[in-house]
Amino acid sequence: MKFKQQPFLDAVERAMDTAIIEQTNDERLAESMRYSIHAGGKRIRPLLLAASYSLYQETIDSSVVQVAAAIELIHTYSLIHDDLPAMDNDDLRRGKPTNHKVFGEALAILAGDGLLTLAFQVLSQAPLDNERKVTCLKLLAQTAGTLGMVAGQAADIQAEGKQLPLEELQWIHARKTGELIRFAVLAGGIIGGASQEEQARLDLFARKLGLAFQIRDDLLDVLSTTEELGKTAHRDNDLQKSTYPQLLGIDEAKIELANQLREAHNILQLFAENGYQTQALAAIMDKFTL
Ligand code: GRG
Repeated sequence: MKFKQQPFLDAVERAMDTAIIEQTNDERLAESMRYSIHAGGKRIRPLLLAASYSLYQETIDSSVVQVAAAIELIHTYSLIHDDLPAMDNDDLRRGKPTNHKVFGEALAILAGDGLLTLAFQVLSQAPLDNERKVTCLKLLAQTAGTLGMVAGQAADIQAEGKQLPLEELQWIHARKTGELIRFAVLAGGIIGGASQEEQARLDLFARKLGLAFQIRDDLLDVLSTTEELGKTAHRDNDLQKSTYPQLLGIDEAKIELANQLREAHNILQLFAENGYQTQALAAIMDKFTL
Protein backbone atom coordinates (compact mmCIF):
# COMPACT_ATOMS: atom_id res chain seq x y z
CA MET A 1 0.00 0.00 0.00
CA LYS A 2 1.62 3.26 -1.04
CA PHE A 3 -0.64 5.58 0.90
CA LYS A 4 -1.74 5.24 4.50
CA GLN A 5 -5.48 4.72 4.53
CA GLN A 6 -6.39 6.04 7.97
CA PRO A 7 -4.66 9.46 7.83
CA PHE A 8 -6.14 9.93 4.33
CA LEU A 9 -9.66 9.01 5.49
CA ASP A 10 -9.30 11.30 8.54
CA ALA A 11 -8.39 14.16 6.19
CA VAL A 12 -11.41 13.38 3.96
CA GLU A 13 -13.68 13.37 7.00
CA ARG A 14 -12.27 16.72 8.16
CA ALA A 15 -12.80 18.19 4.69
CA MET A 16 -16.45 17.09 4.67
CA ASP A 17 -17.00 18.37 8.19
CA THR A 18 -15.39 21.74 7.49
CA ALA A 19 -17.46 22.19 4.34
CA ILE A 20 -20.73 21.40 6.14
CA ILE A 21 -19.93 23.65 9.11
CA GLU A 22 -18.75 26.58 6.97
CA GLN A 23 -21.52 26.37 4.39
CA THR A 24 -24.60 25.64 6.51
CA ASN A 25 -26.14 28.21 8.83
CA ASP A 26 -29.16 26.15 9.93
CA GLU A 27 -27.86 24.20 12.94
CA ARG A 28 -30.36 21.36 12.77
CA LEU A 29 -29.73 20.88 9.03
CA ALA A 30 -25.96 20.81 9.63
CA GLU A 31 -26.51 18.29 12.45
CA SER A 32 -28.56 16.08 10.16
CA MET A 33 -25.90 16.20 7.41
CA ARG A 34 -23.08 15.48 9.88
CA TYR A 35 -25.07 12.65 11.47
CA SER A 36 -24.96 10.61 8.26
CA ILE A 37 -21.41 11.64 7.32
CA HIS A 38 -20.11 10.45 10.71
CA ALA A 39 -22.26 7.32 10.87
CA GLY A 40 -19.35 5.29 9.51
CA GLY A 41 -19.29 3.56 6.17
CA LYS A 42 -16.45 1.77 4.46
CA ARG A 43 -15.31 4.85 2.45
CA ILE A 44 -14.67 2.58 -0.54
CA ARG A 45 -15.02 5.38 -3.11
CA PRO A 46 -12.46 7.75 -1.49
CA LEU A 47 -10.07 4.80 -1.11
CA LEU A 48 -10.50 3.84 -4.76
CA LEU A 49 -9.84 7.41 -5.87
CA ALA A 50 -6.63 7.62 -3.84
CA ALA A 51 -5.49 4.16 -4.95
CA SER A 52 -6.09 4.99 -8.60
CA TYR A 53 -4.22 8.30 -8.18
CA SER A 54 -1.33 6.45 -6.54
CA LEU A 55 -0.77 4.49 -9.77
CA TYR A 56 0.78 7.74 -10.96
CA GLN A 57 1.87 9.75 -7.92
CA GLU A 58 3.89 8.93 -4.82
CA THR A 59 2.15 11.14 -2.28
CA ILE A 60 -1.50 12.04 -1.83
CA ASP A 61 -2.14 15.66 -2.75
CA SER A 62 -4.75 17.84 -0.99
CA SER A 63 -6.71 17.94 -4.27
CA VAL A 64 -7.30 14.18 -3.90
CA VAL A 65 -8.69 14.76 -0.39
CA GLN A 66 -11.10 17.39 -1.72
CA VAL A 67 -12.31 15.24 -4.62
CA ALA A 68 -12.65 12.24 -2.30
CA ALA A 69 -14.75 14.39 0.05
CA ALA A 70 -16.97 15.35 -2.90
CA ILE A 71 -17.65 11.69 -3.83
CA GLU A 72 -18.38 10.68 -0.26
CA LEU A 73 -20.76 13.64 0.17
CA ILE A 74 -22.68 12.47 -2.91
CA HIS A 75 -22.62 8.83 -1.85
CA THR A 76 -23.98 9.76 1.59
CA TYR A 77 -26.77 11.85 0.04
CA SER A 78 -27.75 8.86 -2.12
CA LEU A 79 -28.00 6.62 0.94
CA ILE A 80 -30.13 9.13 2.88
CA HIS A 81 -32.56 9.44 -0.05
CA ASP A 82 -32.50 5.70 -0.79
CA ASP A 83 -33.63 5.01 2.80
CA LEU A 84 -36.60 7.40 2.66
CA PRO A 85 -40.13 5.98 3.01
CA ALA A 86 -40.83 6.87 -0.64
CA MET A 87 -37.84 4.80 -1.75
CA ASP A 88 -36.55 1.72 0.11
CA ASN A 89 -38.11 2.77 3.42
CA ASP A 90 -35.38 1.56 5.72
CA ASP A 91 -34.84 2.12 9.44
CA LEU A 92 -31.18 1.20 9.76
CA ARG A 93 -28.05 2.36 7.92
CA ARG A 94 -24.41 2.02 8.88
CA GLY A 95 -25.59 0.41 12.13
CA LYS A 96 -27.61 3.47 13.15
CA PRO A 97 -31.21 4.68 12.72
CA THR A 98 -31.63 6.18 9.25
CA ASN A 99 -31.50 9.95 8.86
CA HIS A 100 -35.26 10.43 8.50
CA LYS A 101 -35.89 8.30 11.63
CA VAL A 102 -33.82 10.78 13.66
CA PHE A 103 -34.49 14.10 11.93
CA GLY A 104 -37.82 13.54 10.13
CA GLU A 105 -38.44 13.13 6.43
CA ALA A 106 -38.34 16.78 5.42
CA LEU A 107 -34.96 17.45 7.01
CA ALA A 108 -33.58 14.16 5.66
CA ILE A 109 -34.55 15.18 2.12
CA LEU A 110 -32.91 18.56 2.66
CA ALA A 111 -29.79 16.98 4.19
CA GLY A 112 -29.47 14.90 1.00
CA ASP A 113 -30.03 17.97 -1.18
CA GLY A 114 -27.45 19.87 0.87
CA LEU A 115 -24.80 17.14 0.62
CA LEU A 116 -25.33 16.80 -3.12
CA THR A 117 -24.95 20.51 -3.75
CA LEU A 118 -22.02 20.85 -1.36
CA ALA A 119 -20.15 18.11 -3.23
CA PHE A 120 -19.94 20.31 -6.32
CA GLN A 121 -18.84 23.31 -4.28
CA VAL A 122 -16.08 21.27 -2.60
CA LEU A 123 -14.90 19.94 -5.96
CA SER A 124 -15.01 23.41 -7.49
CA GLN A 125 -12.67 24.61 -4.71
CA ALA A 126 -10.17 21.75 -5.08
CA PRO A 127 -6.60 22.93 -5.83
CA LEU A 128 -6.56 21.55 -9.38
CA ASP A 129 -5.74 23.22 -12.68
CA ASN A 130 -8.85 24.41 -14.48
CA GLU A 131 -8.79 21.75 -17.18
CA ARG A 132 -8.71 18.83 -14.73
CA LYS A 133 -11.21 20.52 -12.45
CA VAL A 134 -13.78 21.02 -15.21
CA THR A 135 -13.21 17.45 -16.45
CA CYS A 136 -13.86 16.13 -12.93
CA LEU A 137 -16.90 18.38 -12.40
CA LYS A 138 -18.43 17.20 -15.67
CA LEU A 139 -17.67 13.56 -14.91
CA LEU A 140 -19.20 13.82 -11.44
CA ALA A 141 -22.38 15.40 -12.83
CA GLN A 142 -22.63 12.69 -15.50
CA THR A 143 -21.96 9.73 -13.22
CA ALA A 144 -24.13 10.91 -10.30
CA GLY A 145 -26.90 12.35 -12.45
CA THR A 146 -29.79 11.44 -14.69
CA LEU A 147 -27.75 9.26 -17.04
CA GLY A 148 -25.89 7.73 -14.10
CA MET A 149 -26.77 6.94 -10.49
CA VAL A 150 -30.14 8.73 -10.50
CA ALA A 151 -31.13 6.88 -13.72
CA GLY A 152 -30.19 3.57 -12.08
CA GLN A 153 -32.24 4.39 -9.00
CA ALA A 154 -35.26 5.41 -11.11
CA ALA A 155 -35.11 2.13 -13.04
CA ASP A 156 -34.55 0.15 -9.84
CA ILE A 157 -37.61 1.60 -8.17
CA GLN A 158 -39.81 1.01 -11.20
CA ALA A 159 -38.59 -2.59 -11.46
CA GLU A 160 -39.76 -3.55 -7.97
CA GLY A 161 -42.01 -6.60 -8.07
CA LYS A 162 -40.85 -7.52 -11.60
CA GLN A 163 -38.61 -10.37 -12.63
CA LEU A 164 -35.91 -8.68 -14.75
CA PRO A 165 -33.75 -10.30 -17.41
CA LEU A 166 -30.08 -10.33 -16.38
CA GLU A 167 -29.11 -7.67 -18.96
CA GLU A 168 -31.63 -5.23 -17.47
CA LEU A 169 -30.37 -5.93 -13.97
CA GLN A 170 -26.82 -5.30 -15.18
CA TRP A 171 -27.99 -2.01 -16.72
CA ILE A 172 -29.42 -0.91 -13.37
CA HIS A 173 -26.40 -2.07 -11.35
CA ALA A 174 -24.00 -0.33 -13.74
CA ARG A 175 -25.75 2.98 -13.09
CA LYS A 176 -27.05 2.80 -9.53
CA THR A 177 -23.79 1.52 -8.08
CA GLY A 178 -21.26 1.36 -10.89
CA GLU A 179 -21.18 4.98 -11.99
CA LEU A 180 -19.88 6.51 -8.74
CA ILE A 181 -17.25 3.79 -8.55
CA ARG A 182 -16.33 4.63 -12.14
CA PHE A 183 -16.01 8.29 -11.15
CA ALA A 184 -13.71 7.40 -8.24
CA VAL A 185 -11.35 5.31 -10.35
CA LEU A 186 -11.35 7.61 -13.38
CA ALA A 187 -10.99 10.84 -11.42
CA GLY A 188 -8.01 9.34 -9.57
CA GLY A 189 -6.39 8.64 -12.92
CA ILE A 190 -7.27 12.03 -14.40
CA ILE A 191 -5.86 13.96 -11.42
CA GLY A 192 -2.81 11.69 -11.31
CA GLY A 193 -2.06 12.26 -15.00
CA ALA A 194 -3.35 9.15 -16.85
CA SER A 195 -3.16 9.27 -20.65
CA GLN A 196 -6.36 8.93 -22.71
CA GLU A 197 -5.53 5.30 -23.41
CA GLU A 198 -4.94 4.61 -19.72
CA GLN A 199 -8.19 6.35 -18.82
CA ALA A 200 -10.05 4.00 -21.18
CA ARG A 201 -8.38 1.05 -19.47
CA LEU A 202 -9.23 2.42 -16.02
CA ASP A 203 -12.80 2.88 -17.20
CA LEU A 204 -13.08 -0.81 -18.13
CA PHE A 205 -11.45 -1.82 -14.84
CA ALA A 206 -13.93 0.34 -12.89
CA ARG A 207 -16.95 -1.12 -14.72
CA LYS A 208 -15.91 -4.65 -13.71
CA LEU A 209 -15.26 -3.53 -10.15
CA GLY A 210 -18.61 -1.73 -9.95
CA LEU A 211 -20.50 -4.82 -11.06
CA ALA A 212 -18.52 -6.98 -8.64
CA PHE A 213 -19.37 -4.56 -5.82
CA GLN A 214 -23.10 -4.77 -6.48
CA ILE A 215 -23.10 -8.58 -6.90
CA ARG A 216 -21.31 -8.76 -3.54
CA ASP A 217 -23.89 -6.38 -2.02
CA ASP A 218 -26.71 -8.58 -3.41
CA LEU A 219 -25.07 -11.70 -1.97
CA LEU A 220 -24.46 -10.11 1.43
CA ASP A 221 -28.11 -9.09 1.60
CA VAL A 222 -29.03 -12.80 1.39
CA LEU A 223 -26.14 -14.30 3.36
CA SER A 224 -25.66 -11.86 6.26
CA THR A 225 -27.55 -10.75 9.32
CA THR A 226 -28.79 -7.23 9.98
CA GLU A 227 -26.18 -6.90 12.73
CA GLU A 228 -23.35 -7.87 10.40
CA LEU A 229 -24.55 -5.50 7.68
CA GLY A 230 -25.49 -2.50 9.80
CA LYS A 231 -28.57 -2.26 7.56
CA THR A 232 -31.66 -4.42 7.29
CA ALA A 233 -30.81 -7.82 5.83
CA HIS A 234 -33.00 -9.59 3.23
CA ARG A 235 -34.38 -6.21 2.17
CA ASP A 236 -34.16 -7.08 -1.55
CA ASN A 237 -36.51 -9.98 -1.00
CA ASP A 238 -38.93 -7.83 1.05
CA LEU A 239 -39.01 -5.24 -1.75
CA GLN A 240 -39.25 -7.93 -4.44
CA LYS A 241 -36.13 -6.72 -6.20
CA SER A 242 -34.36 -8.67 -8.89
CA THR A 243 -30.82 -9.44 -7.78
CA TYR A 244 -27.93 -11.67 -8.92
CA PRO A 245 -28.60 -14.42 -6.34
CA GLN A 246 -32.32 -14.29 -7.08
CA LEU A 247 -31.80 -14.58 -10.87
CA LEU A 248 -28.78 -16.92 -10.93
CA GLY A 249 -28.81 -18.65 -7.54
CA ILE A 250 -26.22 -18.07 -4.82
CA ASP A 251 -23.50 -20.30 -6.26
CA GLU A 252 -23.70 -18.85 -9.78
CA ALA A 253 -23.76 -15.32 -8.36
CA LYS A 254 -20.56 -16.11 -6.42
CA ILE A 255 -18.97 -17.39 -9.64
CA GLU A 256 -19.99 -14.22 -11.48
CA LEU A 257 -18.49 -12.09 -8.68
CA ALA A 258 -15.22 -14.03 -8.99
CA ASN A 259 -15.30 -13.64 -12.80
CA GLN A 260 -15.66 -9.86 -12.61
CA LEU A 261 -12.86 -9.60 -10.05
CA ARG A 262 -10.55 -11.82 -12.10
CA GLU A 263 -11.14 -9.71 -15.21
CA ALA A 264 -10.49 -6.54 -13.19
CA HIS A 265 -7.26 -8.09 -11.85
CA ASN A 266 -6.18 -8.88 -15.41
CA ILE A 267 -6.59 -5.23 -16.39
CA LEU A 268 -4.62 -4.16 -13.31
CA GLN A 269 -1.90 -6.57 -14.36
CA LEU A 270 -1.45 -4.57 -17.58
CA PHE A 271 -0.73 -1.46 -15.47
CA ALA A 272 1.76 -3.45 -13.37
CA GLU A 273 3.51 -4.67 -16.54
CA ASN A 274 3.89 -1.05 -17.62
CA GLY A 275 5.66 -0.24 -14.35
CA TYR A 276 2.80 1.40 -12.44
CA GLN A 277 2.38 0.81 -8.72
CA THR A 278 -0.80 -1.26 -8.47
CA GLN A 279 -0.50 -2.44 -4.84
CA ALA A 280 -2.97 0.10 -3.46
CA LEU A 281 -5.70 -0.78 -5.98
CA ALA A 282 -5.06 -4.50 -5.50
CA ALA A 283 -5.36 -4.08 -1.71
CA ILE A 284 -8.71 -2.32 -2.05
CA MET A 285 -9.95 -5.03 -4.40
CA ASP A 286 -9.55 -7.49 -1.53
CA LYS A 287 -12.47 -5.71 0.12
CA PHE A 288 -14.64 -6.76 -2.84
CA THR A 289 -14.45 -10.48 -2.04
CA LEU A 290 -16.94 -12.23 0.23
C1 GRG B 1 -32.61 11.59 -6.55
C2 GRG B 1 -34.37 11.53 -4.71
C3 GRG B 1 -33.15 10.97 -5.33
C4 GRG B 1 -32.55 9.93 -4.76
C5 GRG B 1 -31.39 9.35 -5.33
C6 GRG B 1 -29.51 7.73 -6.49
C7 GRG B 1 -30.08 7.32 -5.19
C8 GRG B 1 -31.03 8.20 -4.50
C9 GRG B 1 -29.76 6.18 -4.62
C10 GRG B 1 -28.88 5.21 -5.29
C11 GRG B 1 -27.74 4.85 -4.44
C12 GRG B 1 -27.75 3.48 -3.88
C13 GRG B 1 -28.46 3.15 -2.64
C14 GRG B 1 -26.97 2.59 -4.48
C15 GRG B 1 -26.75 1.27 -3.97
C16 GRG B 1 -25.27 1.12 -3.95
C17 GRG B 1 -24.70 0.55 -2.71
C18 GRG B 1 -24.24 -0.84 -2.75
C19 GRG B 1 -24.61 1.31 -1.64
C20 GRG B 1 -23.91 0.90 -0.40
O1 GRG B 1 -22.58 1.36 -0.55
P1 GRG B 1 -21.48 1.00 0.54
O2 GRG B 1 -21.53 -0.47 0.83
O3 GRG B 1 -22.02 1.79 1.80
O4 GRG B 1 -20.19 1.56 0.09
P2 GRG B 1 -21.22 2.39 3.04
O5 GRG B 1 -22.25 2.52 4.13
O6 GRG B 1 -20.11 1.46 3.41
O7 GRG B 1 -20.71 3.73 2.62
